[in-house]
Amino acid sequence: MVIEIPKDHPRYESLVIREKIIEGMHQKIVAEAGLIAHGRGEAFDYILGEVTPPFALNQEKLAVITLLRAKNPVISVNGNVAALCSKEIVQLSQILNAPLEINLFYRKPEREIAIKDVLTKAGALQIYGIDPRNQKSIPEISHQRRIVDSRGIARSDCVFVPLEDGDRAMALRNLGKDVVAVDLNPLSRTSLAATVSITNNITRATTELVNFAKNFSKMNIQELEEEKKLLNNETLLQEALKFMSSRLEELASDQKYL
Ligand code: PTJ
Repeated sequence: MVIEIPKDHPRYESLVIREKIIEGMHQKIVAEAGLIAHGRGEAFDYILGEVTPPFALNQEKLAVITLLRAKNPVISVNGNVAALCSKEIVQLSQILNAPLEINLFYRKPEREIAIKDVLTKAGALQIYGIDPRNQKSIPEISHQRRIVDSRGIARSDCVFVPLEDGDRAMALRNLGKDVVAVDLNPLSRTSLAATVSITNNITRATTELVNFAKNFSKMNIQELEEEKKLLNNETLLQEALKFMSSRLEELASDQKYL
């Protein structure tokens, strides 16, 4: 850690996460722009109250069911995800039988190596996206994220894109793939384009997704479909916005803020 955060600090957890991102940048895992992305996320998390609201748990259930029902699900990993929750993302990959693929917006060989190392330390046995022999290009994407693995995203029918930068989610949808996204901003292009959007901090979401995946992976197809019927992505995304706006209204009428 760059600095020691006192345990009694009222925002201890948030500051520890921030330190992980900074440390990740020094280790070349996180892109410099990853720090800015994290700050944008923090602002929305502040509105959520830095805890998982009930609607997000339902979004996470729908996400797990969608990934379990997919034929070839893949988990796309970027720098922020690797720095913040490599252990959970590897666990999720194992439970869902969904390979991990490193796919970066700010693509640099030294970052790919650093991310591969952190995933390997977290227990990953196979990591796609770094072997040039398996590279394929998706012409619908104009930036570096267009380079995908022929064994992974290229052939998948459902891509989990925790913490994304927008247009790829749309391009993947246009290619007929389902997209499961985690983004604290319910109005981002990623959140709006995804098949399933999770409006929660990636650090909490991944732990909860692992737990749901453990339970739901024991269910049969019929049981999963029954659960799915109760959940709707658009309704849940609306709930996310309503939750945020009522939180702001509550805070605005709270005497201690006046
Ligand atoms: O590692 P790379 O090169 O692939 O680059 C990754 C970043 C994140 C830098 C890149 O994808 C990017 O620039 O993303 P954006 O366009 O800044 O979008 C990131 C989105 O993630 C924003 O909508 C943030 O609100 C959201 N976000 C940031 N931190 C978190 C988050 N959502 C959930 N949990 C977080 N911790």
